[in-house]
Amino acid sequence: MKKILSGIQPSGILTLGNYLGALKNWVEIQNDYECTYFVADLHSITVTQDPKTLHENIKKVIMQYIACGIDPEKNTIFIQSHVHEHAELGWILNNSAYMGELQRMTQFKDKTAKQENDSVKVGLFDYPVLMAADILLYDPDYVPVGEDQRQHLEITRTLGRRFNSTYGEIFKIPDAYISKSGARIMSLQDPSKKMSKSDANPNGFISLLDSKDEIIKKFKRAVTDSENVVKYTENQPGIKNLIDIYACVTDKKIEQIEAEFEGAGYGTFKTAVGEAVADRLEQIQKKYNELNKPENEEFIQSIYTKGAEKAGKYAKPKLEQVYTALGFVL
Ligand code: ATP
Ligand code: LTN
Repeated sequence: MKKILSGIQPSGILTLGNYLGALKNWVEIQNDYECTYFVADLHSITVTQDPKTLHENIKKVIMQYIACGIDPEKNTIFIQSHVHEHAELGWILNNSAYMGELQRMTQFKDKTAKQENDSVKVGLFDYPVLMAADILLYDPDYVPVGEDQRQHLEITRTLGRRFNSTYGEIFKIPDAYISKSGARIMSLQDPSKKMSKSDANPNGFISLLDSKDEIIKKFKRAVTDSENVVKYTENQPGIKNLIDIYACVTDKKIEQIEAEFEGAGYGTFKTAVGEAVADRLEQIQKKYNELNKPENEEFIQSIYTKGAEKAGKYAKPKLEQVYTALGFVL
């Protein structure tokens, strides 16, 4: 069976963007591949986190994975920092990566755009190298992510190939697995920016745990234009984003949606999108609230403990293979 691996940072409660761009696809493919999903806690500290909140968010991400439909019996679920080989391979790969290629990463440029060089963290700069280590450690065939991660997948492939060409065929070179729909959900407040869980303005994103009222309110406030025509065009990025979201949660085609709302104002359309999203999230929230009870704490712990054991069984010999190739004494 082909292998899949992916992760999400516990930098907040997951958003509709994380769900439509990543998790929804993970759920759809879980029967066709051997899948491993982790919580990228080491990546999340590249942006300052409050320790108490981070601690809770790590466990919450695991619960959100399961609530969204990731079956813990079928998939390996673990916490990145529990498998120390990730950080170790990250260090090794730092010696294959070039400053210039990391400086070109758009995520790095976006996240540091408003910062002075003196306060930009080395971890943020190095983020893609650790991500390459996460992936190459397990030889997956595919990495399902949203469109924003395509460049990081490309650098993963470059680093894997570069290492292989110096030290022998050690890593499998994986492909990105990016679905056609939902791969780039935009902020509701600025349709030129992707929806992001660490957005300072909560009106920009829909959290998977927002109430129905909040969801509808946020869609009503969504930034659109003055055309008042529900049409899928680059000239109306706000409406285009809402059509994309509506299409993803209802499985309707774009043309069908344009026809459905022909002559209707934005108010009607926005409410319909809000209701469709809230309906879709209702089941997830129900399952999440069930899991988030004190009596289920042990169950969640057993999932990530078993997951780390299983992941470690692959990661340990892989890292030893790397160390041997480098000439290290084991
Ligand atoms: P942060 O705001 O902390 O940078 P994020 O919300 O952007 O986080 P990540 O943890 O970096 O999310 O991403 C997890 C997964 O969700 C990745 O596969 C990523 O491509 C996908 N993803 C994130 N945001 C979106 C989005 N707006 N549309 C589609 N997919 C997304
Ligand atoms: N950078 C990813 C999170 C992530 C990841 C990975 C995804 C860290 N390591 C390995 C896939 C494979 C993101 O989504 N921002």
